[in-house]
Amino acid sequence: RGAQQAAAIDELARLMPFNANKHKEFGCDNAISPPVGQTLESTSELTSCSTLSESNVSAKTGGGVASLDSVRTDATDQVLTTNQGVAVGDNQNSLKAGLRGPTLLEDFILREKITHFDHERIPERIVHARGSAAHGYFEAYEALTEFTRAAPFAAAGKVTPVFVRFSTVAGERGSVDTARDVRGFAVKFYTDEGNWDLVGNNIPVFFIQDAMKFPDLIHAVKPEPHNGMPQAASAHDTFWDFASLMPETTHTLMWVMSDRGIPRSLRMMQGFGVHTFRLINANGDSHFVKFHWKPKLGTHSLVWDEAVKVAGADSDFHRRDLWDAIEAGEYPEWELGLQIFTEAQAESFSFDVLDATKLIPEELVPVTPVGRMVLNRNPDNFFAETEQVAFCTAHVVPGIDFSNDPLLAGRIHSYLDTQITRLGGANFHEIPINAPLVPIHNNQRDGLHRQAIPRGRVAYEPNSLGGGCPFQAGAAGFVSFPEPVEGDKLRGKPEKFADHYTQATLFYESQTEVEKAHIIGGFRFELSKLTVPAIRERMLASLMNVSVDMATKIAAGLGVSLPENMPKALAITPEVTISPALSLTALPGAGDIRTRKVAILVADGVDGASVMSIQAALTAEGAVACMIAPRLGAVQTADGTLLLATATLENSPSVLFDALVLPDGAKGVALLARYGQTLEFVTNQYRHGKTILALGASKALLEKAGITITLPSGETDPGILQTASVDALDESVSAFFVAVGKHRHPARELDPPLI
Ligand code: HDE
Repeated sequence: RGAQQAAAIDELARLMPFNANKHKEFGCDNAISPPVGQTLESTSELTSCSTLSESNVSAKTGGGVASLDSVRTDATDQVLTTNQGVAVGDNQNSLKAGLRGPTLLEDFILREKITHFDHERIPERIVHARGSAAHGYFEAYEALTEFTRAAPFAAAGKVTPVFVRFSTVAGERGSVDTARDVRGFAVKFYTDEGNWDLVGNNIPVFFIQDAMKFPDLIHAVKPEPHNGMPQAASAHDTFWDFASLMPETTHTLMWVMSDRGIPRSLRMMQGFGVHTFRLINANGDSHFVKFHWKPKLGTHSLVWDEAVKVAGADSDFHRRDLWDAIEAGEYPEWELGLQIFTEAQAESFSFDVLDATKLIPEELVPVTPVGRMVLNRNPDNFFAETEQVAFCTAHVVPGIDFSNDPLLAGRIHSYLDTQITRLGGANFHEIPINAPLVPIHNNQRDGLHRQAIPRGRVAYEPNSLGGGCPFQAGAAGFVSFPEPVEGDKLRGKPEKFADHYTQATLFYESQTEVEKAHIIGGFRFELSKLTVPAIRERMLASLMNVSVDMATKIAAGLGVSLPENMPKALAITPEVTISPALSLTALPGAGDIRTRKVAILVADGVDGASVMSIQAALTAEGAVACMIAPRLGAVQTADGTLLLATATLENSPSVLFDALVLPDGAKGVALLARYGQTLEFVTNQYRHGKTILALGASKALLEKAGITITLPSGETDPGILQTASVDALDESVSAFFVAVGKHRHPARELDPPLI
């Protein structure tokens, strides 16, 4: 391991910008050559379970949940062993009777290896199968003891480690990230009073009101059972058949057909607890609550044509984006906000707070910020952490309790139940990622894969032989809120549940014109995929109740005439008819360009100085600037200096980038123009509303693509910047940053698209 190796390590570290916390764990220091002449050493000693305060500090400094350290393994400098710890001499050849003879049954090394491999897969989640996760922490702004005794809110500045998994719902584990779908937003708080799972979505309402309908909803949206199609898509007959027969789905359909269904990044979407929960304080007083996560980066989305193309260009688009941001130290952050309200307030609303198809407009109950969540560490192992994590709505801690939402009731059962199949038994809570930080003491025993070794003769309570231990905590433990209940035992729904359209209309009317157009486009696309015209008509009849204008525009795109509207079961006079918070534009973010991906197209003969100065300026602002050329490697600029292209026009199409810089230099531009992908790149950037900066000679590329800087309205497109001379570069670069910070320039959108 000489100087050469040290240089190679430095180079590796440069190419793979691990965040400082993890550098060593990936074995970087030793990855270049295997250790030579190493003697066998015992595996590293298991550290004892760390204390909770250590865990909290560790979470904040990017160490994740400290107790996981005791199970993290690292093969650096270690010899290969069997699962019994026996060193393996030959990992290439099975044991044979003669080199050309039969392989021997005795070969326990081969058999162990193959047997383990044969059993590597576990069932995927029945819904939310595809997900991406990260560690981090929640930090309370102030003590919230007036409302709740829940541990994370006990004191100002209190830190609680979290593990968060984002997911799509319908697609299978290997499906694409950018499908139109709801996104799961599940947070596991490892509190010092046990685990609390807030298992939410990126949309504040749900398709159905009663758990009884969940299997039907999921059977309708999943691939059709006879032919297994389509994957990760709701645009098929069975989903819309169900939806059109269940008007309670309408409000959530509006959200999913909107840009919320195709987020730009998991880091740029909101999260919602959806149901009404209860906060309980130390005196046992209850308040109702709704949970909101607001992303610091603002809420941003893809456009549909882009989402479809991203699926082909990088099916791991969201997973990669989250991973890369955390590795680069750009830790995503959300603010937790609460809508806290009393039972009396709830009674007075025109909707029922137990109905998960309804939200509470922020005009009625404002969202109070109570803390922030930062994700600062990627998992070490996808399977052990992201796949094996088991969220469960029944995981609540003292201070948090349920409401009587009938959808929530079904969930309280379902999540625990499903893990028993998925994770192979009732001891899934012992899997390290699921284990609470506080110790577990109870009389539950045995079962498959038991890890704990409970000591003593007593596994029952009451007992005298164990001194009565473990003993009940009484009021210090979890006590269900003593809500008085009476009524006949019956199947049915409360009256206000029958209103299915008021809030769907509220949502639609609260959108900007661009958002409305996208919703219309979403419905048009999905319904156009149906093969049974009657379903399309029934759906339109239902949408007539949301907005006749919207239904008319959707119908026009489908080439059908407007049906009669579906009869409404109940008409409500709402408290608010417009709620600006429901538009994605309500959370624009800071408007900076941090973590935005910018493509700089280059080819031999481009002007090097301007391109390099823009790359440096972008990097200084925290953007990810990537040089893309017809082929990888060195690009010779007009003045002879070399640039390094790290991606090609072929392997990195336009949809993977938020903005585009086109270079100056007539020769280079002419070369780029010879590649069809260049034109496709420019056209797609334009079509998807992204910012383009064209330096000097590259004006020709815009012209070739038929792009003008005049908007359909006659105004100048703020997202197309051109610089005639290098003298004006600084000014253009500042204008470019402002334009990229706006994320998109939808004013140039036309339906049908111009390009
Ligand atoms: Fe889920 N849901 N769900 N769900 N859900 C699951 O649990 C279920 C609902 C949500 O990253 C499953 O561990 C029922 C609403 C997320 O691991 C399962 C009902 C909301 C995740 C299940 C609902 C969600 C799940 C499948 C209606 C938003 C992924 C695997 C009564 C508030 C968690 C698993 C992760 C996963 C059942 C409705 C969110 C089968 C029965 C409403 C984010 O238990």
